[in-house]
Amino acid sequence: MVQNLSKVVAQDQKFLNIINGRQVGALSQETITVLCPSDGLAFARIPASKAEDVDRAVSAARDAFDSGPWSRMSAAERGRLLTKLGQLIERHGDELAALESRDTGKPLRQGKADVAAAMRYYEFYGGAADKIHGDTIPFNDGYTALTLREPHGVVAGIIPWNYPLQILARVVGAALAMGNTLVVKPAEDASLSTIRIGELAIEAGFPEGVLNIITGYGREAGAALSAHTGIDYVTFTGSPATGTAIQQAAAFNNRGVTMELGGKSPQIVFADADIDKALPVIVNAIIQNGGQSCSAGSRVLIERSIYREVEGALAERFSKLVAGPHDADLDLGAVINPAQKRRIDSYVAGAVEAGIEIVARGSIAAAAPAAGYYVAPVLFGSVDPLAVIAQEEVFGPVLSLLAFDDESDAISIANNTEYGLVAGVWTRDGARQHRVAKRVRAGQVFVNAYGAGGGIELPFGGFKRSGHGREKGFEALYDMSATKTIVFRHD
Ligand code: TXE
Repeated sequence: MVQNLSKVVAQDQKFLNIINGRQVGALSQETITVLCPSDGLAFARIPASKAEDVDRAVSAARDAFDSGPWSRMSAAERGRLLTKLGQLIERHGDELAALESRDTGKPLRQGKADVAAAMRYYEFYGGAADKIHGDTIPFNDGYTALTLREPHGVVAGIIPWNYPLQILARVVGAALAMGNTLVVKPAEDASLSTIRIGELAIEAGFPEGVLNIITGYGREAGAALSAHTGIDYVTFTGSPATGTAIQQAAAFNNRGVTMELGGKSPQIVFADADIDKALPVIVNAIIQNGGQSCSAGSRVLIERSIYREVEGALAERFSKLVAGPHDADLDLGAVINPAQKRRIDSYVAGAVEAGIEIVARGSIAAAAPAAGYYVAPVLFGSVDPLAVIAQEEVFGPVLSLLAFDDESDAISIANNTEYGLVAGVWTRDGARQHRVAKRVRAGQVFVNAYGAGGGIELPFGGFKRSGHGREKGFEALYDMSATKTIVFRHD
């Protein structure tokens, strides 16, 4: 029987892990207190899982892969279950959006958008499951050679706190569509929607052990999971430092990984751009989710001849932005935790100390609880491309404006960070659109657009420090599987 734990999240509600289709606490019985970023108050508890809990989850996923019904199911049947999970998510949409926004501090509107995107992932991968296949390969006379796309086996998914519903959906959708089984560890700061999806997966009829969820701290549950010899592949979204630690652990077992590690994404605005179209998109790309997005457009490169005009227009918009509690549904919510607020505040203070001018600042709603983790959006002007604020990922509502002289200057500034995740190019010149899109080192380039509404169909991932491997779209199905070659001799 699946307990409906989060229909109404009561004060101090206790959430549980899901291992082998059952809801269980950590073996140690230890828990982590869940705080709401909007007011800093405790409202739930999750298991503080340790290595012994990871062992149980990995062994359930291994049994489900090796001998459960999962490995004998057709791709169409797997797809049908994913589609059904998407339908259940749609049915529970209001509840999930409210839970997500309370757990992360994001405005309710963003929680609803996340539910809609999550639902689309399950729908997309549910439909894709039986549409991916291998090849027959021309080979020597007397032979027939073919390839199969096979699952890795047991996949570990380590999820961050910024978009739990969406990132879980892209991992679960692609991994399960290809026939893997999963052990997921959500972030300790935002685990509730993941647990709830685990409950809905049981309701949808996924066999036991196919989707296991264990909550806990990264240094305990996360480290034990990524180093586990029973894991065949690891997919991770988070910080470069943690990504390095996870890759080292996986490398010790010679296991493959997909890494999505954030960015310092540029938007390049040429003098011939449609500025009215660009402005709202530029603002949204840095304030969405309080700037806590791997794809945040955190640098805007502006052609010098229109620099003052664009800076002025952005300053006007920035000064009107307001942060407040998630249920007030303002431009921004609270950031995830006090450490993230300190991190953002210290980047802003460092830039001011370095002499960089704040050209506009938004505000925090008067009604926002003093104990919440709020950050007013900041717009920095005339930033040196090599300044810390223009080089490092702040992961907050902080936008740097940089001036450039010509196309090649713009490309060199755009490429001159350690990251390479997303870029935006704003120009009406068709040839330039193609040139710049090709020369910018980013996994996704948008022309006269940015983000394009999440684009669950669009392959996503980075160059350089932003990571490797691709998520979303059909590409993710390749990452979540391995090619097997079979050769028949028949002479
Ligand atoms: O991330 P971590 P943090 C960036 C962003 C942010 C910074 C720090 O710049 O300010 O990272 O955030 C698990 N072994 N991004 O510290 O540590 C952890 O429990 C295995 C960018 O919260 O990367 C959580 O589930 N797992 C980003 C997940 O890793 C470990 C999204 C992410 O946490 C672990 C989030 C370990 N040793 C932060 N240590 C993006 N790319 O979108 C932690 N974890």
